[in-house]
Amino acid sequence: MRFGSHNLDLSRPRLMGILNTTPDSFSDGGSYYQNGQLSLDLTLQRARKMLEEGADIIDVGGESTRPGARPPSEQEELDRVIPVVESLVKELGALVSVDTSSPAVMRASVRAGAGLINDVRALQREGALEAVAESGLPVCLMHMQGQPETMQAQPTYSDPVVEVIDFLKARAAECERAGIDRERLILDPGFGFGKTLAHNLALLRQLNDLVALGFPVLVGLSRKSMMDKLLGRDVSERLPGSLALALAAAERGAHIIRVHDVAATRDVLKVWSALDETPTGLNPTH
Ligand code: 7PJ
Repeated sequence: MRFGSHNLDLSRPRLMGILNTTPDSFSDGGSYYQNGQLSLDLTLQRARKMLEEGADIIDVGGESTRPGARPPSEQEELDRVIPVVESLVKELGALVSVDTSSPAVMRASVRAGAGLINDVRALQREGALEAVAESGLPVCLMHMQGQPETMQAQPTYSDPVVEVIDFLKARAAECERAGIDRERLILDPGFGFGKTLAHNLALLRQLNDLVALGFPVLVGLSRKSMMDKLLGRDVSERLPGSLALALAAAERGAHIIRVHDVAATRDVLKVWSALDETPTGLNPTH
């Protein structure tokens, strides 16, 4: 699949490394701040490390969408995200995705050299479809029930798998009508966005149903609160659980896995994918 000037073969699962430029994201929020200011050096260091560890895409976010979070102003988001995108592209030559719902941030990101737009609101904001249509870039459409401020209050579905798939199909059709080709679309069930543990597990269990639509599928499960419910673990202790979820998603055909812990996830996927490969250069007696 083409991502601006980058090409990515999605026949094996790819890793998207998370880089939050927010002061308040639930996991790495505020990590790259010095004296209350976002440090470009610290964000670059973190991105460089993720690329060395095997990240294929760096996802830059300037809005915390954790449950209960308040959206930043457009200017705040631009100020956080655009300098980071510019330097990741210029200095590291990275394939950069921008996690935003704002058409202004989308346009500025495209000018700064981003290769993918990642929208947790599936281009439902006024002007977002047009911004992506003009960009020529691929876009990830994610399902969310409700809004971050209130989405975990009481998520309800008659069938989460059917509803999520129907929503994503409808958004894909809307994109096509707006001039965004099918070949540019990536779909994401939106784990944790207006979903109970049971909803999240059903969506992961039946991820094949989403994969069967024929679009590349992206999943974000890393360190999410479903692990708290399953294990009673704090965010800093969710690596083993995250790896299990990443593997389950890969098994069911996910194409892009969005993670905080790139090196560990890479190892899991490498070992797992060895099962499908004919070993070459290995001593057959070993
Ligand atoms: C996701 C995301 C996700 C996509 C976040 C977090 C919250 N974008 N942005 N999918 N999650 N496409 O990392 O826990 O699941 S922010």
